Amino acid sequence: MARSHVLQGLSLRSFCVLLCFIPVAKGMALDISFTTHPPGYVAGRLPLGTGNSAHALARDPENENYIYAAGLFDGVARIVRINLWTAARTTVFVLPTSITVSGFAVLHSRALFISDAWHDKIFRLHDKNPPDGDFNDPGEVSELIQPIYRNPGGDWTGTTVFIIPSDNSRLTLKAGTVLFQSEDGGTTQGEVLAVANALTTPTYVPPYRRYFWGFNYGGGLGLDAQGRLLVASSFWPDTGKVWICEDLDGNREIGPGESNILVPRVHPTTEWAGLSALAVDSSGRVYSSVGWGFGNSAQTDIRTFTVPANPLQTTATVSTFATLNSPYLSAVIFNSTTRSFAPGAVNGAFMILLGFDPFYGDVDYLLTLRPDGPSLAVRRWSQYK
Ligand SMILES: [Ca+2]
Ligand SMILES: [Ca+2]
Ligand SMILES: [Ca+2]
Repeated sequence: MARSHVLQGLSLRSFCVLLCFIPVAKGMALDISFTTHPPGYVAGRLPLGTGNSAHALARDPENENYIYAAGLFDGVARIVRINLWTAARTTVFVLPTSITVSGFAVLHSRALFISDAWHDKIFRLHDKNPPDGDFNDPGEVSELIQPIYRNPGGDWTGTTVFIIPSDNSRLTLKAGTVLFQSEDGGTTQGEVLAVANALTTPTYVPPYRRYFWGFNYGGGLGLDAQGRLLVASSFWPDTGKVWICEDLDGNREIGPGESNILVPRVHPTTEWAGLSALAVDSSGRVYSSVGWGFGNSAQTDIRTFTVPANPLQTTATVSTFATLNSPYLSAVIFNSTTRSFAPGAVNGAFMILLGFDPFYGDVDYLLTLRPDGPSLAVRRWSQYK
């Protein structure tokens, strides 16, 4: 979930607390870092450049040495592609004021999709006029499809964007189907919208209805190792809940008996401003972040679990994987769907995290966590110097 959406995701009470602290926070550029992580991993930073900040991240599905970030770079709102080893970045899109990135996902180097909760729109960027490595040429930006299930007044609150990577029989969705997680403000009113044929004739699956609904506020989407859909909830009364979905009857939507709350809410009775993001490693292990607090009390827990057998009938056993002194992570992604994230793995995957500082200010770096096995590229990675 992007920065612009955080305030919409906070309760009125926590929003007031936030306002009270913002003047204090000015000039107090506090660092964030892991406060605990398991043995067998090394934490690092990926610098974004002094004064720059990211607001949303996306995996590069074609090259695991890169990620995409939306944010402010050299004072200009852009989407950039960042080399994980050198931190060098290339601009792929300069955002006009008519587009804000609440979340985005990359289909391939020539197409990406943006959820814009600020303007209540879904955008498609298609590098074709000419295909020159950016989306800034005439006719390369269009509205993918009109959002459905809006609030009164037309407000739409889309956040996470996720692309189905290959034909998926457990969800009855084709490769390239784009999922949008929206959070239209009411309890249990969050939706997953599925858009098929995104580059040709975009259509909702099922037609003009939501694919799944019933959670409250989007906290991330992912697939387990069997291709089932994981849906995280980021806000009261569902903070930290993770649903799992499977289209058992093949009717291209998740109906009764086809979803289950795999992980219950974080605290049974009390919640404050907990929020979450979700990522799945190459083994199918799931990571979900839940943050709370402010200033010295700011903390995020990265929780982890494996999806149990028969997940529609049982719950997962959750443990704390790592903790940070950030109150909120906007994104957690892996750079690779194939490299191992097991402790000590050689040439393992990177977990890349985008967090706020303890006062909800921006920081000009991303955090990384990687298995500490030897890497051929390690000498080029600035964090190890
Ligand atoms: Ca909106
Ligand atoms: Ca172009
Ligand atoms: Ca179904």
